[in-house]
Amino acid sequence: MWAHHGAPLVRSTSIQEVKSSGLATISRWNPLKYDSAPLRIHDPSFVHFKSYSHSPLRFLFDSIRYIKVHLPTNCRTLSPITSSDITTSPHKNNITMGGNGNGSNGNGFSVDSGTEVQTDFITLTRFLTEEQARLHEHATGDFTLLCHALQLSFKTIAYFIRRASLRNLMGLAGSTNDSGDSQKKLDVIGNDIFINAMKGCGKVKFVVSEEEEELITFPGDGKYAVVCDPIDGSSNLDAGVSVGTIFGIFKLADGASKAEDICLPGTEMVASGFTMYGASANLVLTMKGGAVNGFTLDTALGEFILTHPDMRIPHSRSIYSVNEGNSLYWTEPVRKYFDSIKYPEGPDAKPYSARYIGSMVADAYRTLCYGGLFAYPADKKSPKGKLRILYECAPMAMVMENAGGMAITDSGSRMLEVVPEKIHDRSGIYMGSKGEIEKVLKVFNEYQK
Ligand code: FBP
Repeated sequence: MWAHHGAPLVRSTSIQEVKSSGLATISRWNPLKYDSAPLRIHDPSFVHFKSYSHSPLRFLFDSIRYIKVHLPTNCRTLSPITSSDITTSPHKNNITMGGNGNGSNGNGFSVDSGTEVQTDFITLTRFLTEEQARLHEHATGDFTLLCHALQLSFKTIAYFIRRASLRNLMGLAGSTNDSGDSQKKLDVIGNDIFINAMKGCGKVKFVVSEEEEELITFPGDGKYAVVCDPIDGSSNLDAGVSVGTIFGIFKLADGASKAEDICLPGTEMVASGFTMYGASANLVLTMKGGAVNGFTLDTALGEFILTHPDMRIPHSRSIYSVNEGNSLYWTEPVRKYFDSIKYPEGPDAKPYSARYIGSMVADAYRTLCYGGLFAYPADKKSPKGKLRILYECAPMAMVMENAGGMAITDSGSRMLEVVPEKIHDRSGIYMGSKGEIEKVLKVFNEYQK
């Protein structure tokens, strides 16, 4: 159903421009049945919204040219919605929207919207408490407490990264990690902050960190193991490029006591995500089988605010992200795939755009927001790939899958089902929009015939 001020609403016509940004309300939205039926917006310049209650149905929009309401066939309304049911009002709230218009801004407004004082916003703390009550009424609270400790580590790391040049925290620490990488000062600081926060919450038994060769074991009867890359992309730190913390959380089986007990497939994770320290600190969090939610750190309040509820990755987008500097070492199927998107055949075929920051968190966040594909193939130089399964590939794969995307290995198998041979095991990875990963699989399958 399409709508434009004054235009009759019929099920499928296009509409004219309305406003640059604002809040739209459909007042007589009263589906008699299936009221949780999602209203989906398909065009990139639209936001995605769901009917949370009978009426009115509100959603925010930003630089939208059209309002298009697409009612699922199995949804009935009292009567056709007319344009007079839709009111729009300018909203001065600084909405953060992905390029493709998904990641609507729900109740998680930022607090300072000009003259309007937001008094009802969703902080990460409130979100975790509500999720625990909603999903796990018999929960002990251990998981929520662990997440609070994670939140503290992200805020603290964000603080030191923001001040790194001011506090001489740039440059090398003079030490190396298990894979021989020269550690940055902030690699060491970030690692210490993360490990101390996990120890401090008393709910964690084991930590696997990229910066620690061995498994870290804490005293006590913590029920969780946390895997992490405290400062992913640290080679970019001194250039002020966005870096991040990647994490995954496992609930331990009884008797788990050694590193092998943490060599589990990503399907065993209860939650995962990452925090990107860039223009602002953006946390992306997902729970097993759940939605992907985005939070932005309001440094004035020191709170992560829900700004991107229910993030969905677009089904396809002609953007690819890979270090082409390695193409000399690529295997034939990999070369064939990237040639197919760089030199597409056919009259209207257009080559894909290339985007590569060289910081997995930043490349992943852009891919989640805009769509496309991020890949780090295994190659003749790194036959097992570069990125680590436990604390880089698997956590990202869970985020991509829960946002409607996919993540696979070089052999085309599901990344989340890969069982690492050891805690720092590596794999090639292709992740992002479902439509794009299916194209990779098509090329790989041709080679496997
Ligand atoms: P670390 O910085 O945590 O070791 O991460 C590895 C990483 O920097 C990823 O963030 C990034 O995607 C990749 O390596 C970049 O590798 P390259 O410089 O070979 O393209």
